[in-house]
Amino acid sequence: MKLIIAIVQDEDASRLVSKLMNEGYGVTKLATTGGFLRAGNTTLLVGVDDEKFDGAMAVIEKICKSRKQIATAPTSMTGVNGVYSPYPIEVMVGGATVFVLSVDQFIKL
Ligand code: 2BA
Repeated sequence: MKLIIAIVQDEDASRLVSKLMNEGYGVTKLATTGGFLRAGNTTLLVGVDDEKFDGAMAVIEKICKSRKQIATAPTSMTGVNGVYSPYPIEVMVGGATVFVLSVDQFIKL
């Protein structure tokens, strides 16, 4: 068994959860915050039997889109007075950041 930890954009989360549930996967949805943008994102925990792993990954890949976002982080120190001045940068976020862990035990009590 594998545990998929998928960090996705909020815009994709609802559709992704629905699609995974409809296809018979168990899903836990967590509200999370990206360390760089300091903006909300969504982390899904999906425990899957090995034979269903590829199917789950295919759903994630299909639904999660890459998007450009404008961020004002990080800040820089500028000027003679050392004033902190945020400046806009463009970053490409997602589709999905996925960690895959092998599960030793899956227990429901
Ligand atoms: P954030 O940390 O808010 O990062 C959002 C996007 O900002 C990233 O998209 C990346 O394009 C950019 N970015 C991140 N750190 C950067 C840096 N030091 N300099 C320049 N640009 C930077 P993604 O790579 O698609 O990541 C989306 C979200 O996935 C991240 O949100 C974070 O919540 C999570 N994530 C990504 N890599 C991770 C990792 N190695 N461990 C844990 N979470 C991770």
